[in-house]
Amino acid sequence: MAARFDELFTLLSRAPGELFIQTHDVPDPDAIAAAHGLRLLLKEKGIESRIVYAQEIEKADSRKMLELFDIQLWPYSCVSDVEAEDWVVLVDVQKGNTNLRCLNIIEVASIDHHELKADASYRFIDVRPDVGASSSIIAQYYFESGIMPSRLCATALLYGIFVDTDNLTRAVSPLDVEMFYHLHAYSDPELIKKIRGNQITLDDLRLYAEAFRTVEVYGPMAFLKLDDANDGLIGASSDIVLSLEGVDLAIAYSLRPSGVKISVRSINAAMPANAFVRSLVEGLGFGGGHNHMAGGFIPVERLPSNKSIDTLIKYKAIRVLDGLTIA
Ligand SMILES: [Mn+2]
Repeated sequence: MAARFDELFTLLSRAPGELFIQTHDVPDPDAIAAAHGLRLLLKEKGIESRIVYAQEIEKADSRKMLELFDIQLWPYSCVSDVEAEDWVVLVDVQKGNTNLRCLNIIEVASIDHHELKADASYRFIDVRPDVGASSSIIAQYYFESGIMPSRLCATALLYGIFVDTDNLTRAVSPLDVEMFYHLHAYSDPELIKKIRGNQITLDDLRLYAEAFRTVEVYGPMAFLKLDDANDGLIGASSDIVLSLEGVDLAIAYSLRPSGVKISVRSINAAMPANAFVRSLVEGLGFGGGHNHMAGGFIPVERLPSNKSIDTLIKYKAIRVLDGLTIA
């Protein structure tokens, strides 16, 4: 496996132009930590790169990470005067994802833990859907090449694993646990405490409070409606709803000016989140994801004007539920 990073390093050391690292457009703690960890590891080996990102960072803890871990990100505009020979390494995302802005430079590599995209073609690829966090893959690059991450970097990677695996309980693989253990020796527990104490803003809390009033439970399924909320908040509030006794599937939807964002989380393999999302957006929008977590979007122009979106989502979801055999 040490060959993996060696292979990437050999490739990137031949980059003809500037080297960029790109995550999905709304980077979460795992994406930020993995991109940053990779940048520092490459720097250690003499390769300079810049992490670029699109939108503003939505979640409070993601923003706090930049400050606490001294992480530098550059706006996409710095790539605008691109030379055709610049390269980009995708981290925590793959080509063709709807949440990835195309920079019109060569996507030379992808390091990710989501489902492998069918049209994947890169000069280097390390996509491991069985792993819980991209941060675990980057941590493995460090330890296998005998380079120890700095205290700040180890802590950031640790936090990335922590968040993406929901405290080592969701989609967690032996690699995540092993890397968590190794990183722990190098990490700063005070910083973890600090970032855990900065997870949401007061505005977020108000949104939660409003959202939780909308919760409706239908058997093992719960619905949650949020106003124009950001992705991180939708995910976090779904997790709280999932912790409700008897609820195995949470369907959260957020009404935005551009359309309806849907997020489904499941803790029951007989109720796959991706199957629900696919049915909810069928014929109207797009979506996909894992069994335990999936998301979709219906653009505003595709919303049926004569139907209540709340009723539509609930009706479609109940139809899927009724078609399942649940133990
Ligand atoms: Mn991730």
